[in-house]
Amino acid sequence: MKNQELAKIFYEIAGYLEMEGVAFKPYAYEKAALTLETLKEDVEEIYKKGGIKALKEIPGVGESIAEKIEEYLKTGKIKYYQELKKKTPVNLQELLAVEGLGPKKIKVLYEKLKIKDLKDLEKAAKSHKIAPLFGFGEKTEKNILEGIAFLKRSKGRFLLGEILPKVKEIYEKLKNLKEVEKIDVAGSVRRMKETIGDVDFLVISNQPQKVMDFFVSLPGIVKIWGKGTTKASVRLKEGFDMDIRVLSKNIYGAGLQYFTGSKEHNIALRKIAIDKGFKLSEYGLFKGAKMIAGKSEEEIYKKLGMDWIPPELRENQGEIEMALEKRLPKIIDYNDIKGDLHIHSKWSGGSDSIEEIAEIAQKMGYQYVGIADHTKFLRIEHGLDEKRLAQQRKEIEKLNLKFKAQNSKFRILQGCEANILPDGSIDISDDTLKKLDFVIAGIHSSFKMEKEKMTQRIIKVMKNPNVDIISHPTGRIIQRRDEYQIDFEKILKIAKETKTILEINSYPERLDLNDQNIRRAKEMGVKMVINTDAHYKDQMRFIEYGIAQARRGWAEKQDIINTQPLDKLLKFFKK
Ligand code: DGT
Ligand code: CA
Ligand code: CA
Repeated sequence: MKNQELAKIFYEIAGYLEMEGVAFKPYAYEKAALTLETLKEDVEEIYKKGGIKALKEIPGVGESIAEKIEEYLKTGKIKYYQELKKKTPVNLQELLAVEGLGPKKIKVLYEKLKIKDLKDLEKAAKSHKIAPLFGFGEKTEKNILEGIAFLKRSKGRFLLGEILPKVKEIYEKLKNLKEVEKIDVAGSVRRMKETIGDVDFLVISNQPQKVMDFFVSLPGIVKIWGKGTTKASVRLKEGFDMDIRVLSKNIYGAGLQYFTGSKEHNIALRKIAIDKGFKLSEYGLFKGAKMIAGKSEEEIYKKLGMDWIPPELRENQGEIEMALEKRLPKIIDYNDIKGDLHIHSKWSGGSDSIEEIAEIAQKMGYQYVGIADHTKFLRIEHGLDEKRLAQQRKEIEKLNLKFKAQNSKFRILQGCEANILPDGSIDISDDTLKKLDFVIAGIHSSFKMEKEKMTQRIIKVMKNPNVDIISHPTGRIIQRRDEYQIDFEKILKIAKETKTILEINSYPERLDLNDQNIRRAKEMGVKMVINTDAHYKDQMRFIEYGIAQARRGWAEKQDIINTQPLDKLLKFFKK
């Protein structure tokens, strides 16, 4: 299928034409590219069946673009494109990725300094050849260097957990601004993706200039990439970028839908719109020239014949088909969790007393909390041995008696996070494990085992009748360490057979199980638990990231054991 190849070429043609300062034409090519990107039918089939006439019936494709499609299908080339490229032979895609560089600047850089790609660009900027150019200056040169550095650094992505607290703070500030009538965070943040490229704010305001002024003067801003009348883009000292757009009220829903993404979801959605004879864009859902929806997301999805889709599901992973059939799963809610079962106290690796942890848990509205300290194999974490676990039990019992006396139903459960040794045994005796309310087991050593051995290691633990939960089951650390070599299908099968529960660890760099694996576990009927693994009581708020991941993995309330009240929760443990 040549649709995507053609779309890419047309996007580039648009860029080249913009370089030349041509009016209107770039827009026409962009529009055609957008259509081709979305088109369900193979453009080659369309041409075979109906010739150039049929091509011209594709929305956004006129006489001249139809001819170019024909030429490409016949010869594999487009002369017009090659001529443009020959005139300015630069790697347009690569250079456009640098924040602050547009086609016009790229043209000057090529003509004056023969800059063709990122490498040339960096070299020129470092030897201060860019600043003296007309229309550039010191600031632009610095911007370019920073833009390149950013592109290099972990491809410029940040952990959701690194970003979200700051985003919420800024969201509140903007929300409190009297000129802001409505505000949302869109993009990957709204979809709660595990890593974030940049943050996208959308606003309704009838004084956009005031909002722009406020936005670019927020504390902690180290760079203003651009500031217009309704759009601005900045970098925070934390290193990530934020965009803001002011939209008018009547198309706000369409903008929110578009800028929430994902791109893949949007492309698939546009196809549905086309099938129904509509056109969907960031400006609304249209039938001919008439806007039929745009004020809210709900009405857009409704007019497309589907249920509204929670942002966490918008990845074009089957959610659109389900929404059309009105069969979307009723995914777990952010306030469904009744307790966190994986918290480290100062008895081992943590920093807070059990009493302090219980206090926070109650403040969070939990009905129970599980203390799961490390066990003895982990000496650096002061892992507990059999004796210390017995002492800890006494402290927990005392606190529980206090709750009872206060007529509170809140309870502390005693667990532990035992170590899965390389041979699949546990570093604590079964007799001791039996005395605990529940047992978590996790791998904290020998990460690099070959697949079959690693799989057997975990399977052996799951078969232990004293082990209820496997913590961070795949061992990945985002941007640092890959998953262990394991046969995950096999692990799911044994988890199901042995009624072992798999953890969704909410730690920002773990999020393990991840969304894909959660979905596989759910489909296999394996139960999961959302835990934080908090080592400081402040980290108990990480639960939000675990829930988000569960939502992205289509998990429902009944798939997650700690959505249940205490009496029901206890039934999921093996004893
Ligand atoms: P990020 O920032 O890389 O974590 O991911 P997003 O999803 O926030 O992406 P971003 O910030 O580039 O754009 C925000 C949304 O705008 C994106 O989710 C969908 C929409 N969007 C952006 N570019 C395109 C595009 O070329 N085609 C379509 N269909 N949608 C786009
Ligand atoms: Ca974004
Ligand atoms: Ca963005």
